[in-house]
Amino acid sequence: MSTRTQTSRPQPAPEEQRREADNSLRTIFHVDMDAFFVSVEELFDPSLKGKVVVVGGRRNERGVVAAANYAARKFGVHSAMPLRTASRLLPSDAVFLDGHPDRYRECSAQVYDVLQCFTPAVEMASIDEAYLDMSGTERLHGPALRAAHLLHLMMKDRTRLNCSIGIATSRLVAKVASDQAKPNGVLAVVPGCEAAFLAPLDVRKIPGVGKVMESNLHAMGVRKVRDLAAMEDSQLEQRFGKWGLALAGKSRGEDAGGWFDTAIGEHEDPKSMSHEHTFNEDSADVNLLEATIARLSEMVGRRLRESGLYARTVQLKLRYSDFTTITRAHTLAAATQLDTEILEHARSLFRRNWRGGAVRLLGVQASSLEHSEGQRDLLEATRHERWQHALDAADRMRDKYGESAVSLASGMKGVYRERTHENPTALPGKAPSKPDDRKNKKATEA
Ligand code: TTP
Ligand code: MG
Ligand code: MG
Repeated sequence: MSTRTQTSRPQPAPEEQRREADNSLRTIFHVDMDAFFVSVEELFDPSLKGKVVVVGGRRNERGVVAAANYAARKFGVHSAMPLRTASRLLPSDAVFLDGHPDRYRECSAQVYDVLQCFTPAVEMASIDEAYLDMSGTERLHGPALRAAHLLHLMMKDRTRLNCSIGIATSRLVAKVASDQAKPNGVLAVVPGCEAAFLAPLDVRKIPGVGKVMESNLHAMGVRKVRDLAAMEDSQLEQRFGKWGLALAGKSRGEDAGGWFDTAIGEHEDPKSMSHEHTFNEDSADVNLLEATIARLSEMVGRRLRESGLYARTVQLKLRYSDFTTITRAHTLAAATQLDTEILEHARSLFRRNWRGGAVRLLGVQASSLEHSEGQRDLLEATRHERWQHALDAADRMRDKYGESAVSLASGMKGVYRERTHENPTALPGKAPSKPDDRKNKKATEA
């Protein structure tokens, strides 16, 4: 991938080398918070307890469910389902809430603090889940199950949130195990029993197998992981290429495929950062559309600055009322992390490509991420430096007074929730690349 940091790792000690050579000695925990967004909302409003709750927006709104509590899931509601479908499935007294990204980030940071008490090798894989390499910690914490029990108690005590823990010799099996342990459980897969544990599960349970891959596999008569494991690697490779080979490894419980390439705690840069907004009412109001692009550009710029990255490519995504979607990208002469430059390019892509119809969704994405900005001429450099100072000040204001304290998109009335952001880098545990950088420090503390 284009933006991976080549971090040179220190030469492992002989004991570590032995462990690396023999994966069966590894002890990996996968910790995932239960119904995370909803559980956090319950902390702020205990009257929600016992109710059917969905986070993501109001009943009658566009957009999708971010999180559903277990009571809502009984009605078939799940993340990514349109809010209006959820509304039809749920009883009239179900509660629909807007999300509060700041609250989730704060709780995520608390979760990270608890996890760090158990091992320094913690890697947050998303806002509510992490892999812990617990290999060799027995002398400190005792056997894995005992450590998991302690972690479970400490998590509840410090964050007042429930989590589920999977324990295995690979990340893949630990992740599947934590899912099987939900809610509020611990499940350990005994070394050597990985394939037997996975065999009876639906192929969809394998991380990375989505709807499309699932239906491809079903069409081949492959429904359970055991069916997959029974196939020849070469057969799968022939059908799905490199992906098929990874799938074969995964069916045996191996950390195969790109998702698991790095050691736990080793930093991997994100490929892209994006923010999208779905309008409550489709709009062809050019002022509103451009103000939205400005706000989205700011959100992307801020994430770039938080993670110390610069983008070479800016992409605009535009979805019309009839769901026709276009994405148009522009490659910059010099990599940037400035809101104004991202906006300039996103807006010009919009002006060149919008054909005047009502718009349902807009998105701005930064990609081809680099660790330093491009070369600029002297005049350009001065202008650039001025903006950099202004944006540093704006970031400090936002830290202090909230996300909407300062905005390029002045006069905009819309209420912006962070509906999506891919590869969020401000997650604790996603180690920043330049630890002494002020912004990066802030990102780890977020
Ligand atoms: P998950 O861990 O996938 O789900 P969850 O914590 O709500 O429930 P579970 O008990 O099954 O782990 O995701 C964590 C949070 O991320 C979730 O609470 C909301 C958010 N999220 C989205 O915003 N959109 C999505 O599509 C998904 C899957 C999650
Ligand atoms: Mg979760
Ligand atoms: Mg999760």
